Amino acid sequence: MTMKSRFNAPIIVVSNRLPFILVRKEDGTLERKQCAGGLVTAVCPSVIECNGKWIGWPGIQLKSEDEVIPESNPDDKSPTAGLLSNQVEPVQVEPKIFDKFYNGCCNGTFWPLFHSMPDRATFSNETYEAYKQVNDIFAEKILTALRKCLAQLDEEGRMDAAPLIWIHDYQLMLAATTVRRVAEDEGLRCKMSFFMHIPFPSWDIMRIFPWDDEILEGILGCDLVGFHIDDYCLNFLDCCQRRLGCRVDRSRFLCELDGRTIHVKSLPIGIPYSQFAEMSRNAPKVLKEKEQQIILGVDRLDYTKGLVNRVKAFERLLEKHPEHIEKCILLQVAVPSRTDVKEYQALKEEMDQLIGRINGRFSKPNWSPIRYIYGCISQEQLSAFYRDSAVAMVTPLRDGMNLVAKEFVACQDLSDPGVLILSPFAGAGGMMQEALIVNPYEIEEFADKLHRGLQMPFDERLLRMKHLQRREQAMDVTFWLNTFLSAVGILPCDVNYSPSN
Ligand code: ADQ
Repeated sequence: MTMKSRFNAPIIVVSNRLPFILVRKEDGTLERKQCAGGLVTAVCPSVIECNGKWIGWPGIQLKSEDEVIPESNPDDKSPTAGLLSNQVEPVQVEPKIFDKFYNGCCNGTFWPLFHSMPDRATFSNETYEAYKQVNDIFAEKILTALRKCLAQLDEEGRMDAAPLIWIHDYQLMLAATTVRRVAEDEGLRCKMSFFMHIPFPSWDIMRIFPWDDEILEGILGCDLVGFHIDDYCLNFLDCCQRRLGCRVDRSRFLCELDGRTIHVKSLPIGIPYSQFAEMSRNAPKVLKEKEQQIILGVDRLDYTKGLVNRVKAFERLLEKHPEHIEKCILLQVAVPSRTDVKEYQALKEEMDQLIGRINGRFSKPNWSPIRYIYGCISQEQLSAFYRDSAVAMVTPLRDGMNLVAKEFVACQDLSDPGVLILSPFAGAGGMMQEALIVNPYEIEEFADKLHRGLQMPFDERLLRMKHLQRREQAMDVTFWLNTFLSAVGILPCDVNYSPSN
């Protein structure tokens, strides 16, 4: 007997990583470890509700393909707790191939290229071959999961229900090609969709990739293709027209390939807004400073996030406006990321040296300008940092959307709201217009905006923050999920879109 679900078919979510990782305990058994972000929080309940599946890499090499995935611990309160082991399909790849796929092609080629930094990208036949191989392994898993879902639906007499395959992100741009071919050959009914979490570059950048046609065709294997903002959709349509000769309709965001019409849609992702708002209301004060204003930065340590420019702008602020010395600090939290990749190791070195130099230059016996946390912190602590900061700097050089900007907004207490400084090169920059927008490459202007942010009168801060909060609350991650699922026809269109609370 299946539970009544809002969904008219199961959803098969496919992402590079599963929504939790597996760790092997000393006694050799496996245990789940949570790594839930906003996406997992939003999507997991839907997969559970529709009795769907989640396919991805579990972060560990299993003893065999059949090794049993453990159920969650009884005390697990995370969003993945209700995800049963038969709703999870772990993908296994030989470590050497996975390294070429992940560190080589995904992080070494597509990440910089899609963030319009082609000079940082490396191109190699070998790593692209690994990329194709891994995408094929994922495609096989998708097909197995699809066959299981269809057998279950047929048993329930739901012959008209077509499962939704929902592929996420740049690691899996080719998987849809194989799935579509086999599904058509075998007459497996399904809908296919794709969501890209990072930017899609212009044709001038995309054409640098030697096998750009295969990537475009791979994505077009889906029926609905989602990006965060219109600009990325238009870049994608442009590439399809110019490289593949597709007919495209830019006003209705449609693309035709081999007689099929593919819908391209901008679907700006949101955050679990009420969760962050509540967390920040309850989180204890973690920073002792009373008379000092905190300028906050929170990022993965990634060259796209613009950390170096940001620290330089802060240094310039102290030079130009020495009245801020001993009156403010920069609190930069950086999560270690892709530490196996050379570019990321070099960035860590650069940051360590830069921060050391600035602290050496400006520190007083009881004050240092920069406090630098290199590590992960809990969401509760993060929400207190957001709440207690006077200014947040979200200034990537390029970013698909950027969730930190949204989390900062959700955590503001309107009795003393902070100021958001935002880069126009983040997807969020085009929508959160009430922020102070700054070009992170212009260090001088950046320092001036920081000065302005630190001095902004209460009324202006309040007005800006009220608008920002209203939008982010309405367009939270549940809204994003519901919009996506109804666009692809898996949720009825009359579904209530009101954000979760
Ligand atoms: P990311 O590049 O990972 O995501 P982002 O959107 O900024 O970037 O999200 C980072 C997340 O990590 C936030 O939820 C933040 O709270 C968390 N985080 C950051 N620093 C942390 C720390 N030190 N400790 C704990 N948590 C920390 C990709 C794209 C983005 C896009 C998202 C979602 O690159 O552009 O917004 O996917 O689609």
